[in-house]
Amino acid sequence: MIRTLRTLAAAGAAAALVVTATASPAAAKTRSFTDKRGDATSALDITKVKVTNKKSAVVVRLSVPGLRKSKVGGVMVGVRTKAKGRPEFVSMKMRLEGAGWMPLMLVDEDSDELTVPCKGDRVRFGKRSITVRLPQRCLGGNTKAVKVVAGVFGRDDSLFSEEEPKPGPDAQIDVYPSLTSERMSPWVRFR
Ligand SMILES: [Ca+2]
Repeated sequence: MIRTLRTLAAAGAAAALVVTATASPAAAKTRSFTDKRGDATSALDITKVKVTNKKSAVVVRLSVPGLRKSKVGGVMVGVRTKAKGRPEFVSMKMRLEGAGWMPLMLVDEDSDELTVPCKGDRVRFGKRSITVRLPQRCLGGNTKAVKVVAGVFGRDDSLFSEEEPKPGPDAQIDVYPSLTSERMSPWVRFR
């Protein structure tokens, strides 16, 4: 996963995106997964990941009980769908030191384009949570199960230049389900 993060960070390209409000249907398949507490500095330590795979969007809510937005350098959510070829998309919101928060980037891992346009995607910072919303139409018009990977990382540039970061109470990055492997969550059914 750290490799994916580095690729995205190095690319540094972004498009301004328009956020639109969309009504969401009541029916949705939702699953919650727990992440280890204490495997990252508390300001960005994910303890729970709730995935809702509904008709309009995939919504991923990261519980970060000690969240401090001022310490956060970026938020990343990867989604793989059960469609043919198991396409994978990565959504990322990053802070560039000196320039502030960049617009959300959505990357289609199977596309030659670095970022794909997506209207209606967004990242919201709550008091103790971060919510990422990805419209299904941005995920190849998905109507299948999804699995996710989610990460929050700090503002320390060394994250992208030093050797592999290790999980622990001082780690400036937390990734569910695993920082050190390419694993993803279990499948979450559509609707
Ligand atoms: Ca954690």
